[in-house]
Amino acid sequence: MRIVIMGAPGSGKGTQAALIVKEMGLDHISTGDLLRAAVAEGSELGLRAKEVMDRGELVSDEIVLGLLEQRLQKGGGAGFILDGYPRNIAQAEALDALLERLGQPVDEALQIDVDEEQVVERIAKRAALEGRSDDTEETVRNRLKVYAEQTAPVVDFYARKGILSRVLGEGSIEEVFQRIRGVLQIQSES
Ligand code: B4P
Repeated sequence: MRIVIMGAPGSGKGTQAALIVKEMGLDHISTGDLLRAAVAEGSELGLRAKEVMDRGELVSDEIVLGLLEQRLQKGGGAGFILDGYPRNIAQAEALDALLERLGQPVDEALQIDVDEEQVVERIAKRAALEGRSDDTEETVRNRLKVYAEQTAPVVDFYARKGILSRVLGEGSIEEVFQRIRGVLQIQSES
């Protein structure tokens, strides 16, 4: 199965993607993790990406698509869950074209909905625990603005394709996961 998981920063998409992967044996591909790995390597690409991420903006489509294409080629046969990609309509169209070329179209797009104030609260907690440099309150507010302007339209893109499911991301991590399980089982039985 090939799944795209979407939601605002702090909606729990990375958290839920990890649980889905454990249950379904999929490959977890997070563009945020790919970018953070490039930053940690200290490559020129990583340094350019860090500057953009620390402002809460989106890294260029060309850089992210290049990283994604390399990563997809390493994947196994059971399918994958894409976490954090696509983040704008251009990325959604590029992904469609890439997966069509690979003969591996997306089967399911999952949108996790969470209220904005809860998201800010969750990220403040993560900032205290992990100290990620893009988790400051100012950057998070900008990430949310970028999300509303550029990423929210991607939800309609998948709705038009008829493969979108929306899940409420509020409550405990386990409660959200149970909702997602329900959605994925209903889809796989129909
Ligand atoms: P990401 O790594 O995708 O960061 P994120 O949006 O914050 O999501 P993440 O998966 O980390 O957090 P989650 O919601 O699971 O992106 C970071 C940056 O990289 C972007 O701003 C951008 O600059 C760049 N980037 C990434 N992809 C890109 C692309 N395609 N194109 C261009 N640029 C790109 O969890 C957040 C916190 O909430 C966690 O601490 C978690 O423990 C907690 N949480 C989760 N579920 C909860 C629940 N139910 N209750 C309470 N807390 C919960």
